[in-house]
Amino acid sequence: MATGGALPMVDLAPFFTQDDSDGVARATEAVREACLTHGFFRVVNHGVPAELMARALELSPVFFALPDDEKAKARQAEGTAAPFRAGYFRAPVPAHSPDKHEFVLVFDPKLGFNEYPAEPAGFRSVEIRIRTSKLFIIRISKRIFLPDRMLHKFREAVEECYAKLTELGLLLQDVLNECMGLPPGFLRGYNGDRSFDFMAVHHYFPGTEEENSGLNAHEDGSCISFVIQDGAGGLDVLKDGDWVPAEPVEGSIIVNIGDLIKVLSNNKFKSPTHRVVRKPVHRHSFAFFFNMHGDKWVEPLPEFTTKIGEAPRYRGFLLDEYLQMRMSGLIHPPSRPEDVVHNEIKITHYAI
Ligand SMILES: O=C(O)CCC(=O)C(=O)O
Repeated sequence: MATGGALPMVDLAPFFTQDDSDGVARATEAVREACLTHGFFRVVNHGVPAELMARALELSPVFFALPDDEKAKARQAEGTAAPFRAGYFRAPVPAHSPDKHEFVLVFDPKLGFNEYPAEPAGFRSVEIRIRTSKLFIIRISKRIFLPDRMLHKFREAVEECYAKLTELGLLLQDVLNECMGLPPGFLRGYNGDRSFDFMAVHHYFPGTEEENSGLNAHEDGSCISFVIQDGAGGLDVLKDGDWVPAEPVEGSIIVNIGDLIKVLSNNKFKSPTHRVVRKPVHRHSFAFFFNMHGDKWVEPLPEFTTKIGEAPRYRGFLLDEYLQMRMSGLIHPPSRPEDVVHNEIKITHYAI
Protein backbone atom coordinates (compact mmCIF):
# COMPACT_ATOMS: atom_id res chain seq x y z
CA MET A 1 0.00 0.00 0.00
CA ALA A 2 1.24 3.51 -0.78
CA THR A 3 2.17 5.70 2.16
CA GLY A 4 1.81 9.46 2.52
CA GLY A 5 4.55 10.20 5.04
CA ALA A 6 4.17 7.69 7.88
CA LEU A 7 0.50 6.92 7.15
CA PRO A 8 -1.10 4.64 4.56
CA MET A 9 -2.32 6.66 1.60
CA VAL A 10 -5.46 5.94 -0.41
CA ASP A 11 -6.12 7.51 -3.81
CA LEU A 12 -9.88 7.99 -4.15
CA ALA A 13 -9.72 9.05 -7.84
CA PRO A 14 -11.38 5.82 -9.08
CA PHE A 15 -14.57 6.76 -7.22
CA PHE A 16 -14.77 9.94 -9.28
CA THR A 17 -13.93 8.22 -12.59
CA GLN A 18 -16.53 6.50 -14.74
CA ASP A 19 -16.23 2.72 -15.15
CA ASP A 20 -13.03 2.17 -13.16
CA SER A 21 -14.21 -0.88 -11.25
CA ASP A 22 -10.64 -2.26 -10.90
CA GLY A 23 -9.51 1.05 -9.41
CA VAL A 24 -12.52 1.10 -7.06
CA ALA A 25 -11.72 -2.45 -5.91
CA ARG A 26 -8.06 -1.52 -5.26
CA ALA A 27 -8.96 1.63 -3.33
CA THR A 28 -11.57 -0.27 -1.29
CA GLU A 29 -8.97 -2.92 -0.41
CA ALA A 30 -6.52 -0.18 0.60
CA VAL A 31 -9.16 1.35 2.93
CA ARG A 32 -9.93 -2.09 4.43
CA GLU A 33 -6.26 -2.76 5.12
CA ALA A 34 -5.74 0.71 6.63
CA CYS A 35 -8.78 0.28 8.91
CA LEU A 36 -7.65 -3.14 10.12
CA THR A 37 -4.09 -2.04 10.85
CA HIS A 38 -4.02 1.70 11.63
CA GLY A 39 -7.55 3.08 11.61
CA PHE A 40 -5.78 6.18 10.24
CA PHE A 41 -4.94 6.99 6.63
CA ARG A 42 -4.45 9.84 4.24
CA VAL A 43 -6.68 10.37 1.21
CA VAL A 44 -5.88 12.19 -2.02
CA ASN A 45 -8.15 12.98 -4.98
CA HIS A 46 -10.98 13.04 -2.45
CA GLY A 47 -13.30 15.53 -4.12
CA VAL A 48 -12.67 18.46 -1.76
CA PRO A 49 -11.07 21.13 -3.96
CA ALA A 50 -7.47 21.99 -2.96
CA GLU A 51 -8.30 25.65 -3.56
CA LEU A 52 -11.14 25.46 -1.00
CA MET A 53 -8.98 23.79 1.65
CA ALA A 54 -6.21 26.39 1.16
CA ARG A 55 -8.73 29.26 1.27
CA ALA A 56 -10.39 27.96 4.46
CA LEU A 57 -7.01 27.56 6.22
CA GLU A 58 -5.96 31.02 5.09
CA LEU A 59 -9.16 32.64 6.37
CA SER A 60 -9.30 30.82 9.70
CA PRO A 61 -6.75 33.18 11.36
CA VAL A 62 -9.04 36.11 10.42
CA PHE A 63 -11.70 34.78 12.79
CA PHE A 64 -9.30 33.85 15.59
CA ALA A 65 -7.59 37.27 15.39
CA LEU A 66 -10.83 38.93 16.56
CA PRO A 67 -10.78 40.36 20.10
CA ASP A 68 -11.59 37.66 22.69
CA ASP A 69 -14.80 39.36 23.81
CA GLU A 70 -16.08 39.45 20.22
CA LYS A 71 -15.28 35.77 19.71
CA ALA A 72 -16.90 34.88 23.03
CA LYS A 73 -20.20 36.38 21.83
CA ALA A 74 -20.31 33.83 19.00
CA ARG A 75 -21.64 30.98 21.12
CA GLN A 76 -25.09 29.43 21.41
CA ALA A 77 -26.91 29.86 24.71
CA GLU A 78 -27.29 26.89 27.06
CA GLY A 79 -30.31 24.69 26.43
CA THR A 80 -29.98 24.67 22.65
CA ALA A 81 -31.80 22.19 20.44
CA ALA A 82 -28.44 21.40 18.80
CA PRO A 83 -26.65 18.20 19.87
CA PHE A 84 -24.10 20.45 21.65
CA ARG A 85 -23.71 24.20 21.88
CA ALA A 86 -22.44 25.59 18.60
CA GLY A 87 -19.92 28.41 18.42
CA TYR A 88 -16.68 29.52 20.00
CA PHE A 89 -14.89 27.80 22.88
CA ARG A 90 -11.55 28.40 24.42
CA ALA A 91 -9.30 26.14 26.45
CA PRO A 92 -8.03 26.34 29.10
CA VAL A 93 -11.43 26.67 30.74
CA PRO A 94 -10.69 26.85 33.62
CA ALA A 95 -7.08 27.98 33.60
CA HIS A 96 -5.67 24.66 34.78
CA SER A 97 -7.19 22.62 31.94
CA PRO A 98 -4.37 20.94 30.01
CA ASP A 99 -5.37 22.08 26.51
CA LYS A 100 -4.19 25.35 25.03
CA HIS A 101 -6.33 26.00 22.07
CA GLU A 102 -9.54 27.61 20.86
CA PHE A 103 -12.12 26.28 18.46
CA VAL A 104 -15.45 26.94 16.78
CA LEU A 105 -18.06 24.15 16.65
CA VAL A 106 -20.14 24.24 13.48
CA PHE A 107 -23.17 22.14 12.52
CA ASP A 108 -24.86 21.72 9.16
CA PRO A 109 -25.59 25.35 8.19
CA LYS A 110 -29.14 24.32 7.15
CA LEU A 111 -29.98 23.52 10.80
CA GLY A 112 -29.57 27.17 11.81
CA PHE A 113 -27.51 26.46 14.96
CA ASN A 114 -24.27 28.11 13.95
CA GLU A 115 -23.05 31.23 15.67
CA TYR A 116 -20.71 33.71 14.10
CA PRO A 117 -19.73 37.16 15.33
CA ALA A 118 -22.61 39.59 14.99
CA GLU A 119 -20.95 41.38 12.09
CA PRO A 120 -20.02 38.58 9.74
CA ALA A 121 -20.06 40.87 6.72
CA GLY A 122 -17.24 43.01 8.07
CA PHE A 123 -19.10 45.77 9.92
CA ARG A 124 -17.03 47.34 12.69
CA SER A 125 -17.64 50.00 15.31
CA VAL A 126 -15.05 52.72 15.07
CA GLU A 127 -14.72 55.90 17.09
CA ILE A 128 -14.31 59.06 15.06
CA ARG A 129 -12.96 62.14 16.85
CA ILE A 130 -13.82 65.58 15.48
CA ARG A 131 -12.08 68.61 16.98
CA THR A 132 -14.59 71.48 17.02
CA SER A 133 -12.35 74.00 18.76
CA LYS A 134 -9.11 74.08 20.72
CA LEU A 135 -10.94 72.73 23.74
CA PHE A 136 -13.65 70.46 22.41
CA ILE A 137 -13.53 67.11 20.67
CA ILE A 138 -16.72 65.31 19.65
CA ARG A 139 -16.53 61.55 19.65
CA ILE A 140 -18.84 59.75 17.29
CA SER A 141 -19.21 56.00 17.24
CA LYS A 142 -19.82 54.89 13.69
CA ARG A 143 -20.38 51.53 12.02
CA ILE A 144 -18.25 51.10 8.95
CA PHE A 145 -18.21 48.34 6.41
CA LEU A 146 -14.82 46.77 5.86
CA PRO A 147 -14.50 46.25 2.11
CA ASP A 148 -12.67 42.94 2.22
CA ARG A 149 -15.56 41.13 4.00
CA MET A 150 -13.00 38.72 5.39
CA LEU A 151 -15.21 37.27 8.11
CA HIS A 152 -17.96 36.73 5.63
CA LYS A 153 -15.48 34.89 3.42
CA PHE A 154 -14.40 32.77 6.39
CA ARG A 155 -18.00 31.77 7.00
CA GLU A 156 -18.50 30.94 3.32
CA ALA A 157 -15.35 28.80 3.27
CA VAL A 158 -16.43 26.97 6.46
CA GLU A 159 -19.83 26.19 4.97
CA GLU A 160 -18.37 25.05 1.64
CA CYS A 161 -15.90 22.79 3.46
CA TYR A 162 -18.74 21.41 5.57
CA ALA A 163 -20.75 20.49 2.47
CA LYS A 164 -17.78 18.88 0.70
CA LEU A 165 -16.71 16.91 3.78
CA THR A 166 -20.28 15.63 4.17
CA GLU A 167 -20.09 14.29 0.59
CA LEU A 168 -16.73 12.68 1.39
CA GLY A 169 -18.22 11.15 4.56
CA LEU A 170 -21.06 9.61 2.56
CA LEU A 171 -18.61 8.20 0.02
CA LEU A 172 -16.33 6.69 2.66
CA GLN A 173 -19.30 5.32 4.56
CA ASP A 174 -20.24 3.37 1.39
CA VAL A 175 -16.65 2.19 1.06
CA LEU A 176 -16.65 1.04 4.71
CA ASN A 177 -19.95 -0.75 4.11
CA GLU A 178 -18.17 -2.78 1.42
CA CYS A 179 -15.03 -3.26 3.55
CA MET A 180 -17.15 -4.56 6.43
CA GLY A 181 -18.99 -7.03 4.17
CA LEU A 182 -22.40 -5.51 5.00
CA PRO A 183 -25.44 -5.74 2.71
CA PRO A 184 -25.24 -3.02 0.02
CA GLY A 185 -26.42 0.35 1.32
CA PHE A 186 -26.77 -0.92 4.92
CA LEU A 187 -24.80 1.91 6.59
CA ARG A 188 -26.44 4.56 4.39
CA GLY A 189 -29.84 3.39 5.67
CA TYR A 190 -28.79 2.78 9.27
CA ASN A 191 -27.01 6.14 9.47
CA GLY A 192 -29.12 8.30 7.19
CA ASP A 193 -29.59 11.33 9.46
CA ARG A 194 -26.83 13.93 9.23
CA SER A 195 -27.95 16.27 12.02
CA PHE A 196 -25.32 15.12 14.56
CA ASP A 197 -22.35 15.69 12.26
CA PHE A 198 -20.21 18.68 13.18
CA MET A 199 -16.96 20.39 12.38
CA ALA A 200 -14.43 21.87 14.80
CA VAL A 201 -12.37 24.74 13.41
CA HIS A 202 -9.25 24.63 15.60
CA HIS A 203 -6.59 27.17 16.43
CA TYR A 204 -3.67 25.96 18.55
CA PHE A 205 -1.42 28.53 20.21
CA PRO A 206 2.35 28.13 19.82
CA GLY A 207 3.80 25.66 22.33
CA THR A 208 7.05 25.80 24.23
CA GLU A 209 9.48 23.03 25.11
CA GLU A 210 8.03 22.84 28.60
CA GLU A 211 4.36 23.15 27.65
CA ASN A 212 3.12 21.84 24.33
CA SER A 213 -0.11 19.91 24.87
CA GLY A 214 -2.66 20.83 22.18
CA LEU A 215 -5.23 18.03 22.42
CA ASN A 216 -4.60 15.21 24.85
CA ALA A 217 -4.50 11.65 23.56
CA HIS A 218 -8.05 10.57 22.69
CA GLU A 219 -10.19 8.51 20.35
CA ASP A 220 -13.07 10.04 18.39
CA GLY A 221 -16.70 9.29 19.25
CA SER A 222 -17.59 9.50 15.53
CA CYS A 223 -18.05 7.00 12.70
CA ILE A 224 -15.37 8.65 10.58
CA SER A 225 -13.30 11.80 11.23
CA PHE A 226 -11.51 13.99 8.69
CA VAL A 227 -8.74 16.52 9.30
CA ILE A 228 -7.65 19.32 7.00
CA GLN A 229 -4.52 20.93 8.44
CA ASP A 230 -2.08 23.72 7.65
CA GLY A 231 1.67 23.16 7.40
CA ALA A 232 2.49 23.46 11.12
CA GLY A 233 2.26 19.75 11.99
CA GLY A 234 1.66 18.27 15.43
CA LEU A 235 -1.09 15.67 14.84
CA ASP A 236 0.21 12.26 16.00
CA VAL A 237 -1.40 8.83 15.93
CA LEU A 238 -0.56 5.95 18.27
CA LYS A 239 0.49 2.78 16.42
CA ASP A 240 1.86 -0.25 18.29
CA GLY A 241 2.84 1.94 21.24
CA ASP A 242 4.67 4.60 19.16
CA TRP A 243 3.50 8.07 18.20
CA VAL A 244 3.51 8.38 14.41
CA PRO A 245 3.22 11.89 12.89
CA ALA A 246 0.31 12.56 10.53
CA GLU A 247 2.46 15.06 8.66
CA PRO A 248 0.88 17.83 6.64
CA VAL A 249 0.88 16.98 2.94
CA GLU A 250 -0.68 19.72 0.84
CA GLY A 251 -4.03 18.83 -0.69
CA SER A 252 -4.44 15.61 1.32
CA ILE A 253 -6.97 14.91 4.06
CA ILE A 254 -6.32 12.75 7.12
CA VAL A 255 -9.05 10.19 7.85
CA ASN A 256 -9.55 8.20 11.01
CA ILE A 257 -12.11 5.64 12.06
CA GLY A 258 -14.09 6.50 15.19
CA ASP A 259 -15.50 4.52 18.09
CA LEU A 260 -18.87 3.85 16.43
CA ILE A 261 -17.40 1.84 13.54
CA LYS A 262 -15.14 0.13 16.07
CA VAL A 263 -18.20 -0.97 18.08
CA LEU A 264 -20.28 -1.97 15.03
CA SER A 265 -17.36 -4.07 13.76
CA ASN A 266 -16.85 -5.58 17.24
CA ASN A 267 -13.28 -4.20 17.43
CA LYS A 268 -12.23 -5.40 13.95
CA PHE A 269 -11.77 -1.84 12.72
CA LYS A 270 -9.45 0.37 14.77
CA SER A 271 -10.46 3.67 16.37
CA PRO A 272 -6.95 4.99 16.87
CA THR A 273 -5.69 7.11 19.74
CA HIS A 274 -4.36 10.44 18.54
CA ARG A 275 -3.24 13.78 19.96
CA VAL A 276 -2.06 17.21 18.94
CA VAL A 277 1.32 18.46 20.17
CA ARG A 278 1.75 22.20 19.84
CA LYS A 279 4.74 23.30 17.78
CA PRO A 280 6.35 26.72 18.34
CA VAL A 281 4.00 28.21 15.72
CA HIS A 282 0.24 28.84 15.44
CA ARG A 283 -1.63 25.89 13.92
CA HIS A 284 -5.02 25.85 12.20
CA SER A 285 -7.05 22.77 11.31
CA PHE A 286 -10.59 21.72 10.42
CA ALA A 287 -11.79 18.45 11.99
CA PHE A 288 -15.06 17.10 10.57
CA PHE A 289 -16.93 14.39 12.45
CA PHE A 290 -19.24 12.16 10.43
CA ASN A 291 -21.44 10.86 13.22
CA MET A 292 -24.73 9.10 13.87
CA HIS A 293 -27.91 10.53 15.30
CA GLY A 294 -27.97 10.57 19.12
CA ASP A 295 -31.18 8.48 19.16
CA LYS A 296 -29.33 5.50 17.67
CA TRP A 297 -28.88 2.36 19.68
CA VAL A 298 -25.33 1.20 18.99
CA GLU A 299 -24.05 -2.36 19.40
CA PRO A 300 -21.87 -4.80 17.49
CA LEU A 301 -23.57 -5.95 14.26
CA PRO A 302 -24.60 -9.60 13.78
CA GLU A 303 -22.08 -9.88 10.87
CA PHE A 304 -19.33 -9.53 13.50
CA THR A 305 -20.99 -11.54 16.29
CA THR A 306 -23.81 -14.11 15.99
CA LYS A 307 -23.25 -14.75 12.26
CA ILE A 308 -19.61 -15.73 12.86
CA GLY A 309 -19.99 -17.18 16.34
CA GLU A 310 -18.15 -14.38 18.16
CA ALA A 311 -19.23 -12.86 21.45
CA PRO A 312 -20.06 -9.14 21.41
CA ARG A 313 -17.33 -7.05 23.00
CA TYR A 314 -19.66 -4.16 23.88
CA ARG A 315 -23.06 -3.87 25.46
CA GLY A 316 -25.53 -1.76 23.49
CA PHE A 317 -25.94 1.92 24.38
CA LEU A 318 -27.88 5.01 23.40
CA LEU A 319 -25.46 7.15 21.43
CA ASP A 320 -26.59 10.45 22.91
CA GLU A 321 -25.63 9.26 26.40
CA TYR A 322 -22.08 8.56 25.22
CA LEU A 323 -21.73 11.83 23.28
CA GLN A 324 -22.99 13.97 26.15
CA MET A 325 -20.56 12.32 28.58
CA ARG A 326 -17.67 12.98 26.21
CA MET A 327 -18.60 16.56 25.37
CA SER A 328 -19.27 17.60 28.96
CA GLY A 329 -15.67 16.69 29.77
CA LEU A 330 -14.41 18.79 26.88
CA ILE A 331 -16.57 21.89 27.03
CA HIS A 332 -17.19 22.11 30.77
CA PRO A 333 -14.01 20.78 32.36
CA PRO A 334 -14.39 20.09 36.09
CA SER A 335 -13.50 22.92 38.44
CA ARG A 336 -11.00 20.93 40.53
CA PRO A 337 -7.59 20.47 38.84
CA GLU A 338 -7.42 16.85 39.98
CA ASP A 339 -10.65 16.13 38.06
CA VAL A 340 -9.38 17.41 34.72
CA VAL A 341 -9.35 14.29 32.60
CA HIS A 342 -10.06 15.42 29.05
CA ASN A 343 -12.04 12.76 27.20
CA GLU A 344 -11.73 10.33 30.06
CA ILE A 345 -15.06 8.78 29.08
CA LYS A 346 -14.01 6.22 26.53
CA ILE A 347 -15.82 3.59 24.56
CA THR A 348 -14.36 1.00 26.95
CA HIS A 349 -17.09 2.28 29.32
CA TYR A 350 -19.43 -0.07 27.38
CA ALA A 351 -16.95 -2.91 26.90
CA ILE A 352 -18.02 -6.35 28.06
O1 LIG B 1 -6.53 19.42 14.98
C1 LIG B 1 -6.29 18.26 14.63
O2 LIG B 1 -5.42 17.99 13.83
C2 LIG B 1 -7.01 17.09 15.24
C3 LIG B 1 -8.26 17.46 15.95
C4 LIG B 1 -8.84 16.32 16.74
O3 LIG B 1 -8.23 15.30 16.96
C5 LIG B 1 -10.19 16.48 17.30
O4 LIG B 1 -10.82 17.53 17.10
O5 LIG B 1 -10.66 15.51 17.94
